[in-house]
Amino acid sequence: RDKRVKWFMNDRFGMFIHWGLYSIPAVGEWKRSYERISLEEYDKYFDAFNPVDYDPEKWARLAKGAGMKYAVLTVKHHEGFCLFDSQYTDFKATNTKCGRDLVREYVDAFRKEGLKVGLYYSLFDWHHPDYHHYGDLYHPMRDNEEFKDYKYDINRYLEYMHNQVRELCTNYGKIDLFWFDNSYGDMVGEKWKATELITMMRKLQPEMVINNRLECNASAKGSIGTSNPTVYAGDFVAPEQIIPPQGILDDEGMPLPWEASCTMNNNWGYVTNPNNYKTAKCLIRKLVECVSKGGNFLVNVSPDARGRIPSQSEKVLLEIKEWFEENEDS
Ligand code: FUL
Repeated sequence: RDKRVKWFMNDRFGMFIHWGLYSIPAVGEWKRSYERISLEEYDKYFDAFNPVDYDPEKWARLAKGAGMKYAVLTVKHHEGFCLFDSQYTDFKATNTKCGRDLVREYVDAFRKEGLKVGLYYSLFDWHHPDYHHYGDLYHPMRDNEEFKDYKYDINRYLEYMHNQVRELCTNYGKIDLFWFDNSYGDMVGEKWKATELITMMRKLQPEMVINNRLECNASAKGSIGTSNPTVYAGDFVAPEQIIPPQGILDDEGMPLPWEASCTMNNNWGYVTNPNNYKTAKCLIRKLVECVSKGGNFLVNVSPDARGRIPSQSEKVLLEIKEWFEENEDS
């Protein structure tokens, strides 16, 4: 792990990018679950998806300007829509009006600016028929009578998930970071066939750092996982919306690599009227706090349906840029 995390612990500051079909209804990435929307109804967003202003080079310049050294893009969030051209599904950007492999363009653009590239991949999948409907607290179809007796086969979903992770680790050159989201209930570790998965990933991308969420959920804030730490517990701990007050230590009191992710306003996914925007000053303080406690800081932006980073986020990032420039001079 030490060798793998070297760049990560040096680079410290990154851009999280939450983008998917949910950017269209603009009420956040959990819409389908919260509103218990059927697949058919949700398809209208697939039909409408057409991000004509997607210009990842612009995103990359903005990130770089703000002193960020890497980025993490949601290549598949819980809704199951793939921004990449996967051979295992039709539910992907290349099959929409836009017809582009958005992940390919993202990795090319960020690398061009000298930034490291990370991929967020959701373990939840509300689109795949074999991801369990019943017994899942969050599944959009959880209250639907039709699904009560539905015979899903979780192994088919696992095969799909492993295949997609293989594609992502094979088709896009060197990937620097992989961000799984999220284990919950008894769906942890080996339930995802995590040893097999991580072994494959290490073979394909030996230098890639991987977070701890195959083993832990978002609320397991201080834990790197315990059942099989050498294999799938991850290279770093991924607390969200919180900066661990004392950093994160292992059982022997040794510091562990970690990365706190945080929203710029109240949401991860794009919303029309966001509130509680953090100021540049607030984010700079958080960055300094993370670094001083041995951690990384991953700040989220939420591109809209056309592919634009909202101007208010842009403004905050430009202010952070100015702060870096002023402090470099002095
Ligand atoms: C969580 C997800 O459920 C949120 O939508 C978001 O992606 C956050 C970073 O992780 O677990």
